[in-house]
Amino acid sequence: MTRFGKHPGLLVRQQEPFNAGPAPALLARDFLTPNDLFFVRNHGGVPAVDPDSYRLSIEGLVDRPLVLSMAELKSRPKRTVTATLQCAGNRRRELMDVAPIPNELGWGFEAVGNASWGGVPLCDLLALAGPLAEGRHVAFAGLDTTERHGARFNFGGSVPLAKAAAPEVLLAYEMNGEPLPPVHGAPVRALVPGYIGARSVKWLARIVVQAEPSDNYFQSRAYRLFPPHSTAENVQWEQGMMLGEMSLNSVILIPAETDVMPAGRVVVRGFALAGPGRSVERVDLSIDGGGSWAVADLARETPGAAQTPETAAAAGWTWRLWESRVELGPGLHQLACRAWDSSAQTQPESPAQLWNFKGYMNNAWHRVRVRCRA
Ligand SMILES: Nc1nc2c(c(=O)[nH]1)N[C@H]1C(S)=C(S)[C@@H](COP(=O)(O)O)O[C@H]1N2
Ligand SMILES: [Mo]
Repeated sequence: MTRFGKHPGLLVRQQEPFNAGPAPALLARDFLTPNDLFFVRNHGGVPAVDPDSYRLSIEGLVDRPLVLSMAELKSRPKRTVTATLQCAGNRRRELMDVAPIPNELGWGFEAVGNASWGGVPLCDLLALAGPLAEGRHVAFAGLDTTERHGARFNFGGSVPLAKAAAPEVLLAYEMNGEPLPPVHGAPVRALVPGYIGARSVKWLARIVVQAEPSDNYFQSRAYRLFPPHSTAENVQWEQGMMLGEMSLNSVILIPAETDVMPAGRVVVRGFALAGPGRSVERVDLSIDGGGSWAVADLARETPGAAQTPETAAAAGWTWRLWESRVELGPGLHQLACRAWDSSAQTQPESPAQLWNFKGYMNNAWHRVRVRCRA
């Protein structure tokens, strides 16, 4: 057992604060990522929150500010949403191979997981509070603290009110049918399907309806996409694009880089993720580094995952697993995958086109080199 009840097969990127994710072959096993395998991205310590004294406030530009206890939250109608959570820094390692990215975690592609989340739809509580006409954004603040540039503050961020009021956004207190584990934000976290993981604020304490996006460091500086000439030394923070919606991505989970296997039939498996309002329509796999492509098989939506037909159709926020059986001869091979979405977009070829000094949003073709024995 590693810390926080996590599986020993987790790759620990940092002990303090704790940051870890599953080895690729473990991630490939299930449509719903088991809680003990689910990646953890923490910017500070895990706060101990007493569920009995816990209160959640909804305030700011609202008619009727609310303060809710855990019992009050749980007494409201519950909704279950299957959604993939992915860190904007997932696949940063490949960007680091293009040029250095100092002071950031070198995630492979394990900062992602898919779970079924249970909780209260935020839209129900917003309807009770009554946002005022000037309200345009909904800011979330957590109970954990972190330090940047000499100041200590709570983790936070915001999403546009239109997204916050969409039915899939939850105040989640269950994860895969179990009580939300402490390391994932107990007693309650925001769950914003289709958005970068940073907006799904854990240990959620305050929800503020406001005219502008959150001025929290993690919205106003970090989690912005900067042009390639920006660096830590010359950055103009307001030049960065605030990240929100996830982009189209796909990854080969097995085999893994540098795997050695017998020549012959090889099963290649991975996931693809579209982003909100779009769906994964096709995944292509290449066994010659992208020279030629064949179409992979997309897995059916897994039965039993609670999903209404409308949300399944809009399943931009739930990953699709895919599989392809290929014949590989003896020697070295470079596999590559790329997904296509319902707006006929595909992924960029190279991480060099995407490099940014914070290392976010890498969705280049994913490449894996393997060797087959004769
Ligand atoms: N309060 C709080 N919420 C947070 C974070 C954090 O450090 N503190 N990290 C965010 C980031 S960057 C990501 S990717 C997700 C990760 O969620 P997980 O640890 O449950 O996988 O939580 C988000 N919510
Ligand atoms: Mo993240």
